[in-house]
Amino acid sequence: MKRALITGITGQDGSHLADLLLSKDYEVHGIRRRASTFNTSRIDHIYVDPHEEDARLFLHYGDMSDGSQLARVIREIEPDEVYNLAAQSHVGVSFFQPEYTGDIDALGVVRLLEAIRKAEVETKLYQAGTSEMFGDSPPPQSEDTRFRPRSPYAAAKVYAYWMVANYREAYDMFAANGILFNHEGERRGETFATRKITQAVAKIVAGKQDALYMGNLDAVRDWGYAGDYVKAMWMMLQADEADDFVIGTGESHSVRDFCAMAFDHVGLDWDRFVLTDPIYFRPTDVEYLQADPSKARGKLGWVPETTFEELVHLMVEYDLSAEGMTLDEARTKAASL
Ligand code: NAP
Ligand code: G4F
Repeated sequence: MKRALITGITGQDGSHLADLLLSKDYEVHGIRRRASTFNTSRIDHIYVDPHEEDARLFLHYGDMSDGSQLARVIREIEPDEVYNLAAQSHVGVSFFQPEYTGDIDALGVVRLLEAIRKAEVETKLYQAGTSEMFGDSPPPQSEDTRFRPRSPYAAAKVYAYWMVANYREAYDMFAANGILFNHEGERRGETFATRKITQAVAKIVAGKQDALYMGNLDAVRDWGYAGDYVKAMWMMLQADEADDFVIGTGESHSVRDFCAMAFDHVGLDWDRFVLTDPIYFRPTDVEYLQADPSKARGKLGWVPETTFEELVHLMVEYDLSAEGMTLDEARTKAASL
């Protein structure tokens, strides 16, 4: 049985990846932060008491700021694969917390690399890089596109990217950078643009919200489904040699397009409800991201399975169900708004 360690297991991607690895018969270990409220809602459906004989999911307290604990967990578990998904992952927030973001997203990766190197275990590492690293480099962006980061988050991820590349070369470590474009879904954090929009659609129809305040509606993103993207992470660690891969759909839409499609799914006209508020604009934003995922298709055989329309619809329908409505009921209610 293979053993994997996932940092950030309580996040969107960590929870999808844990689902995937359990379905492949891995023993899965995850690092969770101590919090005064429960932060495990995304993995509650797979959690079993570790005393159970068939338990294959185990959680360990830890934090990317705490190198000694990362080292202890790696020494104890001796994982075959480590997936580093933990991060302060909100680009907008990184402008308010640049130092913290650098500590977790950049130096945290060095702590992990050092923990693996010093434990002297045969471990493959996946590092969660991001299309944000391309910043204002023109689309389409591939593995050869120059990094021009436009936020503290992106700058921290660029540092992490190069440290992973350096440890691969310097210590012959199997360490791969995934350069993932935006991926969303029903488990997406509620302050990211897509989820904020689909939740607002449901709450507006439910009569709990009147308007949706957004920032830059012109920004263009290459949006895919998170469940498809964690498969690419796993595939990168099954390759014969460690390499870096761009993962995206190759198709892009604006935030405005996303709003239009989400509201239209319940029969509403988005521009009756969406307003802008300057607090949601970033000091510098990334205007246009579109992946060229041909290397991943050719070398890994990875292709996205969920279309943009399917993604928007599944998110809207999930948020409607959280408000106790079917799509048909929502359409009927929306007709009277
Ligand atoms: P997410 O939902 O925000 O999850 C982040 C995870 O990191 C959570 O489990 C969080 O724990 C944990 N975390 C945050 N700070 C930590 C710390 N100091 N120590 C330990 N754990 C910490 O993010 P995601 O969307 O799943 O993204 C996963 C990774 O991929 C991140 O590194 C992100 O930067 C990167 N990425 C994401 C996308 C995307 O579109 N989703 C695209 C490219 C790259 P809590 O649950 O306790 O907060
Ligand atoms: O949903 P977002 O916050 O995602 P962003 O900034 O693209 O970052 C996400 O994807 C990255 C991959 O490229 C990840 F690395 C990162 O961890 C994260 O998962 O914003 C998308 C766009 C931005 O241009 C933003 O300015 O939507 C714009 N936007 C407009 N109004 C908004 C809002 N974003 C948010 N979060 N909230 C708004 O009200």
